[in-house]
Amino acid sequence: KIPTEQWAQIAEKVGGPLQYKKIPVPKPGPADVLINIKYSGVCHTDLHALNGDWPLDVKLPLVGGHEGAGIVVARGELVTDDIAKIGEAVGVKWLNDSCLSCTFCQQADEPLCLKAKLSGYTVDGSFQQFCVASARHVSHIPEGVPLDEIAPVLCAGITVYKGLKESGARPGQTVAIVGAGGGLGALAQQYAKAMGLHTIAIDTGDDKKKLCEEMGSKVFIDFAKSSDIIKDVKAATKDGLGPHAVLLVAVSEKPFQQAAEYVRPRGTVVVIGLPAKAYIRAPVFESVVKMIRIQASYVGNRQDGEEALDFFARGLIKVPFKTVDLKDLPKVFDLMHQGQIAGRYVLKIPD
Ligand code: 8ID
Ligand code: ZN
Repeated sequence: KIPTEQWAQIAEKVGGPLQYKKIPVPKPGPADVLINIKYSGVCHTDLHALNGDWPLDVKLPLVGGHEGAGIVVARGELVTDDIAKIGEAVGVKWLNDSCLSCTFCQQADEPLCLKAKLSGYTVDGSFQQFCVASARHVSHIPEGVPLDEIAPVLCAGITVYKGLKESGARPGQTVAIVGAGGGLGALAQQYAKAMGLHTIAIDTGDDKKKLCEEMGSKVFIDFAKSSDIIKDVKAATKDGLGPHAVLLVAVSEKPFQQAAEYVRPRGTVVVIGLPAKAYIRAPVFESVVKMIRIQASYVGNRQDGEEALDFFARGLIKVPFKTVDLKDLPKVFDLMHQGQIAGRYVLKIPD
């Protein structure tokens, strides 16, 4: 029943081009499952991977993708767990596998595992019909949840949910979302709202402004139109002291060098976006006398994943997405490169 060949988007070298072609169906290792991918979100990380933006080598040739929702069709001989049974809906995340026995894994910091395997980066990901992932790392997709809409939750959702928790922001407080019109940003507003937070959305253009209003932000600041972003962000809070937390999910360096100046005293700047060759910058004097915190956040552990999916299953999260076919991935990357995607694109993987 499982074919020997399948359709995939594959890059032979860094920078591409992508080739849409048939490749062999992979075999799951002893502790893995084989997943028939139905839908996959396209994260900006996939474009960073293709472009070789980061100081970490990608596997080549590479099948990208790490927001894959599908059905388990085969299991390795060591998979005896109740999770990831044949026929079950599961999600392939960025964290494809980790050792589960190092000091980080033992403390549920699986993303920090030095042996972690990364979907669509160090191992082939979800831009193919059949994908391999560790049975212990796939997310369990609750019954009745649509596989297209849940796909973006598997990276964007989990990551911003974790980032909001790391920020320490409490219900009733305010968080600024920088890059609010993109995939992570849109979901960050939804999770923040569900957690009882006010949001200030920062991005550019009318499409993204409209999206952010739909996502529940009462304030939208257009970074391309603002002549003083620091003043404008502070002014968007009731007492003018700035937001309690800032979630940086943009793909340009500038906001990573501004956030420390508008975050509230005792507030937290959460670094999530990964623009190429970028540095974070903060003025020492103001940082000290405001006692601010700069906290980086990297995807989430398995429990964060289950919780992020549960928020969705409870009807608290609306995912703004458009669907195109797997073969159209290059068009999605073009739009992404131009900064023209409001929300997320989800690929329909052929049956
Ligand atoms: O675990 C992690 N830390 C993690 C997980 C997943 C993704 C990190 N990421 C990283 C991605 O690799 C990428 O660098 O988060 C970043 C955002 O991913 P995305 O949401 O998938 O990207 P997008 O949909 O292209 O959205 C980016 C938005 O940033 C805006 C753009 O207009 C776009 O809407 N933006 C830019 I570029 N410059 C901005 C600025 N100065 C800005 N928004 C506000 N101010
Ligand atoms: Zn991602």
